[in-house]
Amino acid sequence: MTIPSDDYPLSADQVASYQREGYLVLPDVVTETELLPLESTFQRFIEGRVSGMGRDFCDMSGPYGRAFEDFNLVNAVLPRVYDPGLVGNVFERRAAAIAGQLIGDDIALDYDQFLAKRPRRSEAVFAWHQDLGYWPTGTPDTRTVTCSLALDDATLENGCLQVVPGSQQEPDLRPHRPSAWSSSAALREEAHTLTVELRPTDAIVALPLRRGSITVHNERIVHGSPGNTTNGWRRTYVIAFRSQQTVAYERRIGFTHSHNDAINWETHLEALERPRSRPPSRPG
Ligand SMILES: O=C(O)CCC(=O)C(=O)O
Repeated sequence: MTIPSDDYPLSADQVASYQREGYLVLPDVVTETELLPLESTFQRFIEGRVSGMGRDFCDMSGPYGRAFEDFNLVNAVLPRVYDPGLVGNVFERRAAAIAGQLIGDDIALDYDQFLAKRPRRSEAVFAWHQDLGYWPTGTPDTRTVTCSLALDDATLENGCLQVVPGSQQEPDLRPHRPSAWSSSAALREEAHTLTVELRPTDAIVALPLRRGSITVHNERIVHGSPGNTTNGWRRTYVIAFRSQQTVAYERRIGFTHSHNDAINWETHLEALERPRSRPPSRPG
């Protein structure tokens, strides 16, 4: 039997394209056979069968406290914390190999996330944002690679990821504000989602994807995804890598990407209003 490699070699063109555009689409990263056990774990979370998650199990398109049947965009954050059986799985290993080629080998897995858009939910919108807008300020090294594995073919109609290529090169992060249902920073306690304004010059690119393939995106690229108007689900498994130093900094200040973290979001949002200038790009 041939044991599939954890490696997924990228071409120089792919690396250059990631640096220029801020994203990549990579085909056939996880095989059908490898997907099946991951999918069965995914389903336990997305069907609400994992207890004790608090706000780490929520609707990413609305306020906390919604009844499960009313979730549009089912969100399970940090599944590997709640099910350590996921640690070291094939997607983690292959995504690490990809991230290492894009931002260097000094990386750590920062967080993982399961997302699932229910069928016929036009409200299952992931608001436009830059990932860095969600994260603590004060990390001089922001290098991040986020890989998102399609468990269903993703299409424009079922709400695939959309990006604004090149927006990661803007000198400042765009101002992020709590989404419509929470109109002030204090209400960040009521809903997790932040959003940015699109600009008239933003050229949006949709990233349709086959099951088993992945998108990869940069921490500064403007991205989001529309609702699901089809009769099927759109499910995706997200893993993000940051530099070991940055992950250590986050943990030191008590930031784990859990929605249950006791972070002072008001201070965080005030800091976001102040433009952050670009850090030096990837060393070496
Ligand atoms: O896949 C999506 O719909 C959005 C995911 C996202 O925004 C992210 O992984 O940063």
